[in-house]
This record gives sequence, C-alpha cells and structure tokens, in this order.
Amino acid sequence: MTKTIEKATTYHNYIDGKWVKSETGRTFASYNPANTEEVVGYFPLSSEKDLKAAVDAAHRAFPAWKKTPAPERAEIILKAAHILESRKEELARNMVREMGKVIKEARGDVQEAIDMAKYAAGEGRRLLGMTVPSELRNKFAMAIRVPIGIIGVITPWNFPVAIPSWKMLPALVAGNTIVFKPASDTPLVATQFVEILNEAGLPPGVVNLVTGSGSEVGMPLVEDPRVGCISVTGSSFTGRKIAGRCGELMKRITCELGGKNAICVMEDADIDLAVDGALWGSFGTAGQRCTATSRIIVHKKVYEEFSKKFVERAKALKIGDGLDPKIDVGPVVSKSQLESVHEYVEIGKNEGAKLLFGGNILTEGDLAKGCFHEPTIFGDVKASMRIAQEEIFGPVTAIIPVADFDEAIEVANGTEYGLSLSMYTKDVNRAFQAIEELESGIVYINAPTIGAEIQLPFGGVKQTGNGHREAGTTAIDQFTEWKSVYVDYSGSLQRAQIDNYEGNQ
Ligand code: UN1
Repeated sequence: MTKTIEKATTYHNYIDGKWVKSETGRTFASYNPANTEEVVGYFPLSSEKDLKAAVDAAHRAFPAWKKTPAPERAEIILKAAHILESRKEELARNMVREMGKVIKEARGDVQEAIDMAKYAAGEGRRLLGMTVPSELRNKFAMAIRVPIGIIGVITPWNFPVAIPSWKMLPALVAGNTIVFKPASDTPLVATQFVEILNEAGLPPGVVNLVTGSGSEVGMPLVEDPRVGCISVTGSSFTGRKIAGRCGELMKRITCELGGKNAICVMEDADIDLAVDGALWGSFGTAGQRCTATSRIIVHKKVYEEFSKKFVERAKALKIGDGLDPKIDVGPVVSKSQLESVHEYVEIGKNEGAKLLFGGNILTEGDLAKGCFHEPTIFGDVKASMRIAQEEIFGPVTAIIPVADFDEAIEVANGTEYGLSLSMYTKDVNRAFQAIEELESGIVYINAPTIGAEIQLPFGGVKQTGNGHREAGTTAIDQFTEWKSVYVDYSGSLQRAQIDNYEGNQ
C-alpha cells in the first residue's frame, strides 16, 4: 500500500469560539502508530495559563447556556449528529492514522458518537425530574435537574470520538459548559470533534479544547475551583490520582477506569460461537479496550477443543495498517505501549504460562516502522498469575482452565476490576445464575465482553469505577444536580412533620 506523506498541519486550541495558539508557542507531534515516521499533525503543548483562559471562557458562557431551553440545546447536538454522519469516513480514516484501530472499527467508533448525539438530543425533551405528593394541603413538591456548571473532560486515546461523545453530549444537553483535555495520542480527531460541535452552532465558550500534558493541563483543570465536575476515562492509576484530589476538593468525579474482563466458556457452550467471541473480544482494537477480553475461563471438558480452534483462528488474523480493509489487527498505539505489552509476554512466560501462539513484536518489512505486536495466546494460565490479574491493554489473552461453573464464576470475579464479564452456555438457568453472580457493571450472555450500546449504562464496579455510569439515562445523572422545590400556596405557615400529627395541633 503506498502512502503519500503530506506535510503535517499545525492545529490550535479552541477557546471562547476561536482557534488560538498556546501562549507557550510549543507544540507536540501526533504520530501514526502504523508508521511512526508519519506525523499526523502538530498540536499545542499548552500551559496552565491556556487552561485558565479556557475555564474563563467556559465560566462566562455558562449563565446564557444554562438559560437556553434544553430542547434548543438539543437541536444543536442533533445537528452535530448529522455533521458527524457526513464526516464519518474522514474522521474514521484520521482515527486509524492517529491510533491504529482498523478502519471498520474506526467507523464504529464514530457511529457510537452519532448514536450518542441522537440519544442525547432526545434527552433535551426529557431531562426528567420528579413530582411527589406533599403531606400538606396547598403545597407542591418537585425535584428538578440543574446543570453543575463547568465539566472538565479528560479522555483516553482508545475511543477518541466515542468516549468524548459519551461525556460531552449529555453534559451539554443538561446545560453545562466544557473544558476538554483529550489524550495526547489522539489530538487530531479530538480537534475535529470540537470543530463539528462548533459548526453545529454551539455559542462561544460552551466547549473549549486545550491539548497538552496531564501535569500542565489535566491537573490544573482538576484544581480549578470553577470546574464543578471532572469526568475521566483512563488507567486506574490516573483515575485514582484525580479522584483523590477531587475528594479533597469536594468536587464531583466520575471515573471509568481499568478492566480485566473475562469470557467463561462452559462445557455445554456452542464452542464455535465462543471462539468467534473470544477472537473479537481479545484482538479487536488490538486488545486496547477497557472492555477487551483478556481472560478466557474454559471448562476443562472443552479446554482442548476450544484452545485448538482459537489458536487456529488467531493464526489466520492479518496484521498491518488498519487503513487496508483486509487487515484484522492494527498496531498498538505507541512504542511505549508496545514495550509494555511485550513485557507482559515475558512476565507470562516467566510465570510458567504456556505460550500457545504469538508472543512477538513484528518487524518484517513495513511492519518494522510501526508498533505491531502479534496476537498472543497463553494457555494453562493460573488465575493468580499477573497476566490473569493485571490490565495489559494489548493483543494478549490468557486461557484459564476450570473444573466447573462455580469455579468459573469465582475466577471471573477474582480480580480487582469489574467492568465486563461474559458467560457462554446453552443452559438458561446457568445464564441467569451468571447474571446474578458475576461482579461487573456489564454482563454478556453468549457474546464477548465488548459491544456495549449507548442506550444502556456503561461502567464498572470495584477498581473500575466510582459508582457512576456513562451513557443511557444515567449519563444525565453524572452531569446534573438535583434541586428539590417546595411551593406553598396556602398563604399561611405550614409546618412539615408537625402540623398533621396528633399532639401537635
Ligand atoms: C472501551 O473499552 O474503552 O463495548 C469502550 C465496547 C465499546 C466501547 C468500549 N462500545 O467495547
């Protein structure tokens, strides 16, 4: 495949409705992980001063945006859905160039944002509150939702359009303004996403974009007292650090962090279906999803059959530049990610797991220019091994044999994470038992650990999150405060808990 390498463009921050340079004058490059000689673009390496200017703008824009009727705010988000649809291919191709996922999946990522835009736009005519009866006559009781204010949005590179959309679109419909700090591996698609929201008609200052490092932009965003809520998706390490600081500041924080997701394959499962699921779950997005299948817990009666078929299918996967539609698995996002993934292969070998397939960094021909790792399968893995406990975030998966259903559930639940768990079985009783017993925010039956749709809550338990959920109607809960309102139209003082009760008359 020939590639024309154009001279890379320099992009800017977006503050108060204008594209502006960083006051630092510094930039950083975003590279194509399929060919690290290709610079996708240069982006501002911003400072705390740039961040402050963005928060100033979001602060100024908030009162008018809050007063804009929600259905009117939603119209702009619906328009953004239509622009996203018309620019889907362009965004998808840039996403492949920027972070490496294969083109089909990149289109799916943009589609997820389109779905979210349409769904969030519908919320503009709901934003449901509550009315309840008052215990007193001539008194009305209700609770309404109000926006929080400024939301600080900190996002990862693995779903560079979908994840910002999960956060920003519901937050906007709910009447908040935004300061957005995207991952430094994917600033181009983040910039284009902001461009689209702007084109859809957001007033200046409602969405602001500042690129740069976590220490110079991310932490000042967390620290700024005018920012009422931080919504972050990333590693558990980053999430814990931010959440700790937000705890001290009494600031709302919604976290969506790591996972160590598992598929359980029972002896009565449709094995070919489970192999399909395991392949897609383990190696889709080169294993770089928080929902990736990094453990496959298999009943010993079907262990040999499953492992053999799974390895056969993995052997047939085509690795390369995701822009080529024949490619199944693209590169991992960066050289440092490649090293970290490969380190886990060494850890697995040293722990005594059996390497069934893969294990190598790929350097043949053009692959040498990129960050390619072979899909890798370990067998005979013990549940306590590090490769079965720690998030790898790459195309490496571990097959763990178990004796029965109960052990499968125990092993599935036996990590510090709780995002997505799956059960393959034909037995309906077992399926429901699994739904009840698996400790995770998302459970799949006869489907892999990936494939969440935006109309249901997304998030996890234990170290994966802090009790909030993105997407679905729960997205609105993240970005609104409740205001309880009592209207007394009796014309006299009425005392709740007192006037109606005997002895108090
Ligand atoms: C993520 O893994 O970071 O369910 C998000 C899925 C996608 C979203 C994944 N719809 O895999």
